[in-house]
Amino acid sequence: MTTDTTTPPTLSLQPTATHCPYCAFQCGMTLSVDDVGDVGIAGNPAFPVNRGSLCVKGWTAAAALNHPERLTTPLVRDADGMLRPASWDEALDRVVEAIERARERHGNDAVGVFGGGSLTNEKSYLLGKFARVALRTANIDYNGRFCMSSAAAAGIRSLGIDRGLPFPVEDIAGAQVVLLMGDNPAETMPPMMQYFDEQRANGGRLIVADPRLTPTAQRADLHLRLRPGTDAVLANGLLHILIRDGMVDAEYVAERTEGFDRVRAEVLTYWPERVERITGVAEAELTRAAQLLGAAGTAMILTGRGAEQQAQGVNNVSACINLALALGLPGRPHSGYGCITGQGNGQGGREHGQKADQLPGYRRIDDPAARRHVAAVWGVDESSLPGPGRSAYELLDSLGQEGGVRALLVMGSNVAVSAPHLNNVAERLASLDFLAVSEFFLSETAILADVVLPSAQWAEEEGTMTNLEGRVIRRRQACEPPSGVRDDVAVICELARRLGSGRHFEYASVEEIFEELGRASAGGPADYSGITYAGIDANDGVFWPCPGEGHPGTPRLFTDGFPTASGRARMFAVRHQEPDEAPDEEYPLFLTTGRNLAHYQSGTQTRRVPELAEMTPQPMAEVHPSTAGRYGLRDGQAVRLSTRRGRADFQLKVTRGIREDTVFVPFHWGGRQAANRLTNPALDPTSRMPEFKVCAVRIDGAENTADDTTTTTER
Ligand SMILES: Nc1nc2c(c(=O)[nH]1)N[C@H]1C(S)=C(S)[C@@H](COP(=O)(O)OP(=O)(O)OC[C@H]3O[C@@H](n4cnc5c(=O)[nH]c(N)nc54)[C@H](O)[C@@H]3O)O[C@H]1N2
Ligand SMILES: Nc1nc2c(c(=O)[nH]1)N[C@H]1C(S)=C(S)[C@@H](COP(=O)(O)OP(=O)(O)OC[C@H]3O[C@@H](n4cnc5c(=O)[nH]c(N)nc54)[C@H](O)[C@@H]3O)O[C@H]1N2
Ligand code: SF4
Ligand SMILES: [Mo]
Repeated sequence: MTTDTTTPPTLSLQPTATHCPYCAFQCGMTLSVDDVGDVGIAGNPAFPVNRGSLCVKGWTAAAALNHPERLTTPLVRDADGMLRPASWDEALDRVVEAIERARERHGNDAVGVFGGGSLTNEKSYLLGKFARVALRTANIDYNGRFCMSSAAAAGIRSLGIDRGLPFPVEDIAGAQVVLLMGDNPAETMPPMMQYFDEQRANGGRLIVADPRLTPTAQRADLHLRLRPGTDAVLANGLLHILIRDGMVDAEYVAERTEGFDRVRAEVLTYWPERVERITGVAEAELTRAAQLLGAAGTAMILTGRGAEQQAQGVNNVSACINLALALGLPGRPHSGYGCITGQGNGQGGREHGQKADQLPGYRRIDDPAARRHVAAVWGVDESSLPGPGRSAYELLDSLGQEGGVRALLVMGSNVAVSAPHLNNVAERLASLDFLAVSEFFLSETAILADVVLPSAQWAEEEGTMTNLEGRVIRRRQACEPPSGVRDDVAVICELARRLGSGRHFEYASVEEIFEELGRASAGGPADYSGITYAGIDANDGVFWPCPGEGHPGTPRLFTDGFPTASGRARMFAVRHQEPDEAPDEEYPLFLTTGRNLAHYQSGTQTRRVPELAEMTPQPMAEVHPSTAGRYGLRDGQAVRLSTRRGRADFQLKVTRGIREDTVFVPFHWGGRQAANRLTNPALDPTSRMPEFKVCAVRIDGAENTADDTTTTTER
C-alpha cells in the first residue's frame, strides 16, 4: 500500500532551528540534512525552555521521517473492501462526494471533523474555519478534550482564563514548595526535571500525589500515594488543615478572591482521619504536606492528567485552585496554580476553534459579539456560523447513528487507540458511511478509512506552536516532504475549493494564515493579534495575550488581577464524589492508565522508531507483589485484564511502586494490547472529559483465559 520511493529531503546547508514533534515542552532542536537526505538532530542550547536537553523521543524523532512505512500516496477503498493507491484527484473527489452525499441526505451536521493538539496553530485555525465556513457543520471537536479539558474548564471558571502555566517554566526553580497532583514529568517531559532539580538544589521541596512511585515521585521529598479518584478529597483535606492551623493568606483571600466562605464551610468536614480513610494517605503525611505548603513563602500547585482525566476532573482541579488561592499564590513571583499541558500544540490547539464550543481567540461560539467579530474576519454572514457541536466522545458515540455524524474527517488523532471504551468506538467507526483520515502512517484509525491522505510531518512544514507556557514559537521547515505527500494546509484549502468555498481559503503562505488568525483572535481571551513571525524569531517566542503590534507579550498572568467580571478569582466549593465505577467482587481492583517514557500517545510514530520499540516493546501491567501473590501471578507472565467493557492483554510487571488496590497500564498500543478497551467513557459534566484514570478491573493469568471470547468488533 505504501511505496518505498521516498524522495530524499533537499539539502539544507544551514542547520534549521525548530522544535520537537512530540510533547508540549516543545524542546528547541536544530536539524541538519545531509546529502543523502538523512536528518541529524541536536538539542538547541539557545532555546530557554529545554536549554539544550532532549529526551530519547526527541533524539530519535528523525527516524519517522524517512521511514519505510511512510504513506506517500493517497489510498482509497475499493468495492472489494481493499485499500489501494490512488491519485490525489481521485482521493479528494471521493472525500467531496461523500461530504455532499451526507449533507444532502442528513443535513450539514452529519459531516464531522476530529482534529488534534499536534496540529500547528495555523492548521487548528484552518480546520475550525473549514468546519464552520466550508462544511457549515457544528460537529468539530478534537483530542484535547481527552487531555487537559478539565483543567481548562476549571481555570476559566475560577481564574477567567486558561493558559496552562501562567508563568515561564524557569519560575519553578525559585518555588520553595511544588505540589504535583498526578503529573509524572520525569517520563512525560524529562527535560523539565532540570527545573525541579534546581528547585530542590535551592532548598525547595517537591511533593508528588500519585498512586504510583513514579520516577518523578522517587525524586520527591514527600510522596502521597493516594487512591485513584480521590484528588479533590486530598486537596480539601490540605485546605482543612491550613484553615485549622491559621495558615491561610487572609488578606489575599479578602482582596483578590470570592467564594471562600462556602469553600471553608465545605472543607470543615474533611478532617484528616476522614481524608486518610478515603484517600489512603496517612494523616501524618497529609499534615506534613500542609505544613510545607503553609510555611512556604513561594509555592506552586500543578495538576496533570492524573487529577484531570476523571469524571470529576473539573472539581479536582477546582479543589487545587482553591488551595492555591487560599495560600495567596496566583500572581505572586515563583508561585501559582498551573496545568502541565501535554501535546505539542495542546495549548494553541485549544485556542483557535477546533473545539466544539469555540471560535478563534478562545472565544465562545455562542457569544453573539464573538460570532460577529469572527464572521467579519471570515467575510461570511454571522447567521451562517453553526452553534456548538458535540464533544469528542459524544461525537464518536454518535457516528452512524440517527441524527449523528455519517461522514468523518480525522486529522491529527488516532481515535481507534486513544478514545475510551474502544469496543464501542470501533463499532461506531465501522457504522460510518464514510471515513477520511489524514496521516503519516497507516495508523489503527487510518486502516479503517475509506480514503487516507498522506500528510507532511513536522520537519517538512512551517507553522507555529504554543508550548505549555503559552509561548508561541515557530516550527520551521528543514526538508521537503516525500513526493506524493501534501501538507494539511494545502489539503484543507483544496477541499474547501472543491466544496465551493475557495475564496475564503486563499493564502499565499502559512504566515498569511497566522496573520488572519491574529485578526480573528483580536480582543478575545487568547489574543495573538500582536504576534508576528518576526517577533517570534527575535524573542525566543512570544507569550499570549499579545494584543496589538508592539505589545511585548505576557509571560506572567494575574500580577494585577484576574480577567473575571469582578477582577477577583472565584472559589468553588467541591464535594467528594466516588468514581463512576468502584471495585466490587467481580472487578476487585482499580485500573488506572497513563504513559511510558519511550512512547508517545497512540504510538503511531514512536512504535515505528527502532530504538524506542526496543526500549519498550510492549505494554506492561503494573501490580504490587501482594496483589500478584493474591492472584497467583508471576512477574513477566502474560495476563488478561477485564472490565465491564472489554478485555486486553499485557505482560505483568510486579513492582512495589504501586498501591495494592491498583493496576496501571500504558495506553500506547492498539488491538488486543489497547488499554482503552478497558476504560470507562463516563464524562465530566462540564468538561466532557472521560474517566481514563479510574475504573474497576479484574486480572487473570493467561492460563485462565483460554476461552478466547473476543468481541465482535475486534479485528
Ligand atoms: N513519554 C510520553 N510523554 C508524553 C506523552 C506520551 O504519550 N508519552 N504525552 C504528552 C501528553 S499529550 C500529555 S497529556 C502529558 C501527560 O503527562 P502526565 O500527566 O505526566 O501523564 P500520565 O501518565 O497520563 O499521568 C500522570 C500520572 O497520573 C497518575 N495517576 C493515575 N491516577 C491518578 C489519580 O487518580 N490521581 C492522581 N493524582 N494521579 C493519578 C499516574 O500514575 C501517572 O503517573 O504527557 C505528554 N508527554
Ligand atoms: N487510557 C488512556 N487514554 C488516553 C489517555 C490516557 O492517559 N489514558 N490520554 C489522552 C490524551 S491526554 C491524549 S492527548 C490523547 C492522544 O491520543 P491521539 O489523539 O490518538 O494522539 P496521537 O497518537 O498523537 O495521534 C495523532 C495522530 O495523528 C498523526 N499526526 C500527528 N501530527 C499530525 C499532523 O500534523 N497532521 C496529520 N494529518 N496527522 C498528524 C500521528 O501520526 C498520530 O497517529 O489520548 C488520550 N487517551
Ligand atoms: S520532552 Fe517532549 S519536546 Fe522534549 S524531546 Fe522529549 S518529547 Fe520532545
Ligand atoms: Mo494529552
